[in-house]
Amino acid sequence: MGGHGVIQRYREFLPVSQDTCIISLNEGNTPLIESHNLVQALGGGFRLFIKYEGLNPTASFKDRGMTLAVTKAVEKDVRAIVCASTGNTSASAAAYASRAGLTCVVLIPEGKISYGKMAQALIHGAKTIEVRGNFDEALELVRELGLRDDIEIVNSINPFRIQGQKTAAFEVCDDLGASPDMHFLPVGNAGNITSYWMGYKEYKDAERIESLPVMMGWQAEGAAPIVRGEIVDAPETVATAIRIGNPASWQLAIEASEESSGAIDSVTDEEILDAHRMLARTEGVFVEPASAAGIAGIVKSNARGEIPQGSTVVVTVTGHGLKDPAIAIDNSAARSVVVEPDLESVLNAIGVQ
Ligand code: AN7
Repeated sequence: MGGHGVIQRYREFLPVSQDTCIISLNEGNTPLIESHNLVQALGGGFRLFIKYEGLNPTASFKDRGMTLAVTKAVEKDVRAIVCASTGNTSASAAAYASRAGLTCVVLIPEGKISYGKMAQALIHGAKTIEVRGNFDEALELVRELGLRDDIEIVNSINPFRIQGQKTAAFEVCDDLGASPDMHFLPVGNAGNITSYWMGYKEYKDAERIESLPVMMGWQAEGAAPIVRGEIVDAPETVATAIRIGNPASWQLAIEASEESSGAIDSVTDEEILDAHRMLARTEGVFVEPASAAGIAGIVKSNARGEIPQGSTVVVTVTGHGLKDPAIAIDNSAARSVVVEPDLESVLNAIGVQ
């Protein structure tokens, strides 16, 4: 049943035993794609690798943590799992709960998760509850539900989520044969930056790598509590996945950035949308807007001269572009045209005679 997912692959680094019944959808082992066009477009003198996490089973990085959280929930013999979500955690929880035969309850901010993510929660049969409030309010409710012993929280306040997600750092190092010099990624609830930093440190302790990367986390300007140093009561951004005003792993994210001599900074919605379009156009890699925050961060850091010549840079793009088709269509420079079904009309539309 375990298949070839991240628990099987990295079990010596994870809290499982030979007897553990692994709940997996063969997550992980995602491509690390070298970028040439984007770096050239930016005039950069560094090597860039894109960790394409949208190619996980539910199309986001959340599956790495969910396989372990659900595996441990089953081991503990709970019947139900619950999470608050901006959409990807709920999609992943719903899928892994189906796989495990558990009930799944998801609390999502009303009207603020993308179409694809809503489809995922519903098709997997999660009890889908839209809260008239934001993610942070939904997470507070989930914390209260988690006090019951028949229901397990699978947000990243569940330590198994972070443990599972750290496997992405292992894969990056295995593929590169070394640690990158810098690692860029978006920051919402700050679980992923915490996970990568944990993974890199564990790999160094295990002598699989010799150095550690500088961690560069990126929030959306309208939802940037860590950058501002205070809770944002009404977070707003086009990148709904990271529309979070009070991140659960706030302190751990600051530790990751400080210990690694990195930073947590912000990018505007306009910068996010430009990066979303640019990545798709230059590299053929389609991501959701939140994932483009890390790309926008590279654009910004490079313009400031903060990426050393010759360095190796990894950027995690966290979720697939098809999660949010409406934004992709709005944000495309291209428009479709409608023609009569004859060759002349088609040639005209193409612009050839
Ligand atoms: C595509 O699904 O918080 O900093 O509830 O979906 O680890 O929170 C999603 C977060 C980045 C931020 N990119 O990661 C949720 C949720 C995408 C995301 C993040 C999320 P964290």
